[in-house]
Amino acid sequence: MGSHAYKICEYDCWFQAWGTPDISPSLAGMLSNLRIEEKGEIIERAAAELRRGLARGFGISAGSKARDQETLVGTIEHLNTALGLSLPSQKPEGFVLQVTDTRIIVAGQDPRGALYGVYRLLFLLRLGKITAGTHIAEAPATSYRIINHWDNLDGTVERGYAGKSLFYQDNRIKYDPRRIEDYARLLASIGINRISINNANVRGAAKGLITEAYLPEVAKLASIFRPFGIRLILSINFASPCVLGDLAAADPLDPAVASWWKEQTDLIYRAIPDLAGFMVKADSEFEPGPFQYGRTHAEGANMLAAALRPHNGEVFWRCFVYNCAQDWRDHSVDRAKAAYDHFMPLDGGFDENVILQIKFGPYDFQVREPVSPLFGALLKTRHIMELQITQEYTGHQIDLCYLPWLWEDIMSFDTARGPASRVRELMGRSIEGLAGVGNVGLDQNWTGHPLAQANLYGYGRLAWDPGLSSEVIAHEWSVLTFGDTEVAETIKKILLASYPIYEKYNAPFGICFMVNPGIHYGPSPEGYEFSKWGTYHRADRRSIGIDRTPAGTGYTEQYAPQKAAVFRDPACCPENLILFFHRLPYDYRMKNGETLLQNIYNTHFEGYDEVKAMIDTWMGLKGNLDEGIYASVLSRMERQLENAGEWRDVINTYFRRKTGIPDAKGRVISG
Ligand code: GCW
Repeated sequence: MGSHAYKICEYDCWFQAWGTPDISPSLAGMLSNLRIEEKGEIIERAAAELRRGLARGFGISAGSKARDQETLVGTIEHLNTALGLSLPSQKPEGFVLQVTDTRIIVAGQDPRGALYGVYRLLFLLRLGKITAGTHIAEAPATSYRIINHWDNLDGTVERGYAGKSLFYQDNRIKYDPRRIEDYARLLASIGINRISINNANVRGAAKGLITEAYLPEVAKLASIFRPFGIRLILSINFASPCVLGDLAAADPLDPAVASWWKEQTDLIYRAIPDLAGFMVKADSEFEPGPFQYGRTHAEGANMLAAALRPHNGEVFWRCFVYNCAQDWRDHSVDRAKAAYDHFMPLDGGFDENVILQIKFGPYDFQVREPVSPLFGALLKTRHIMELQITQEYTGHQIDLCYLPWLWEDIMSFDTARGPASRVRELMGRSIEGLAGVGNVGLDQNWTGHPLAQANLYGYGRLAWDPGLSSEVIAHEWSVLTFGDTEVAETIKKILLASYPIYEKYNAPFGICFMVNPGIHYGPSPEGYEFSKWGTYHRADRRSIGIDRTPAGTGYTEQYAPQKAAVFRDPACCPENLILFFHRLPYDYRMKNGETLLQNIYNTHFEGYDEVKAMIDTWMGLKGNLDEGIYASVLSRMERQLENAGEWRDVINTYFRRKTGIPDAKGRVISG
């Protein structure tokens, strides 16, 4: 471990001015002689990125003087033909990275592969993993590595915690092109290849984004992302034919509706010929959809798919469909069952260019909920998994919450449907990729909380390689950002501890939704209890939770039999999810021998204490870390402590009052 060697610039994220400590003279020699002969927007961008990365990162200025040492960048095909090499062909977007005594070769299967290879070379140089003899062949496990922006045209960002939108202001497309290019670089460097630029809730001016009023500006935006291998997606409003056109209804089976979409789609593709497609939130939380016309979601999606097909466009159809006007008195409806109930019967009914986008869990990005039973079950319908990088339920980028910790757990989930049925094994097979709701905005450091950059980095890395552990990701990110220092090591440890800490002071054991309604920050145990949103825990003085076994709502039966059996039995059910699946008395004995209630008390006391300890660890970094980052993280951690204290006291008091049972360890619970 060296010492802090350079001034960190928060804006640069994982691209810092690293200096050259780990680069041998011979590597430096090869790197200062770049040979890139191929033409094309992306390959030339790859060359520019390598030059830029070497100059800014390592102070190596790459000339092109012919010497006996060199770095070659190109596509495999080009390098093989032009230079007589025999590089083996790779999967799409893949690359080969080879280092001999005199030559570094970065060869992409396609131009995008070369671009990804260049970024990998830069990062591996920083991580000290490039030596003579390095031979790496890599390709992304999945084809769809998407960021979703929930940005509104007025400049606000739904569930955004890092400032205003990068793209819009006052109902206009307005941005700093340099900043968008910097953003595209960050995304491409972690393998992102598609980005949706407007909120899934397509309201107000955003409905017009697909019209001539906005398309020329959208096209300009697309042209900034294009050289980085990133294609745009537009969120559309299903009722557009009525809102923008003059049709009375948007019935997907009405030929007039289909032809309206065809014409509009043709118009859109004249402006953006490589648009990746449309994202659609239909019949969900007040958005219009096919149900209004008595049609199925397959009928709705396929109608749009037909309009997109001639342009190689795709429909990203979200499965977040549930009754958001439920009667809390009605115990027969279970929101957790909704996505499976709606979409499983339609398996096989979607056209080839429809991709279902399924939230990782049956509810809504909760701190802890099971993996959606649709994964592993859908066999005849293309689909991807949706994650939330923005911290809606995980602390608003005030509280530190390192999300790859959770995502690793999701990837490890075994759907128990056939061999190799873990989510990470399905990635690139039945699950064709990830869509992540982005966490950046106009804040100078992109993510509000400086350490939340790790979540964006980790998301991309995991979409590329679902087998990566959260620890490896934390290591890479910390070293790339803070250098190979003790500071980076400490920050890595803080990150890795952060999710379990957050979970401890949040809603207990998978019960979900004890947040303040609407804003979703801070505790409110009954905030959603008597509302229409369908997320209840029904705590009384004896028990808490929803029985989701066959004796209750039967949600467990949406899983493969082996999995259902595990979830059905409280003794086998993972304890961090036990209250998602079961209604249990407070004196239920948990595996540690203590009661459920006592475990709730314990975890909430511990969560708060662990935030305190985390702050002490952070304060130990003072003087060894950029003062600005140090101070901004510390001030957020202080707010986090306040939040954790609020959670501890509200949750513990709530259960203390319900049950009348004090803490067995005699700690003070207020009220
Ligand atoms: O979690 C909920 C959010 C909404 C969001 C919705 C969705 C875009 O609270 O803000 O709307 O999910 O995923 O569509």
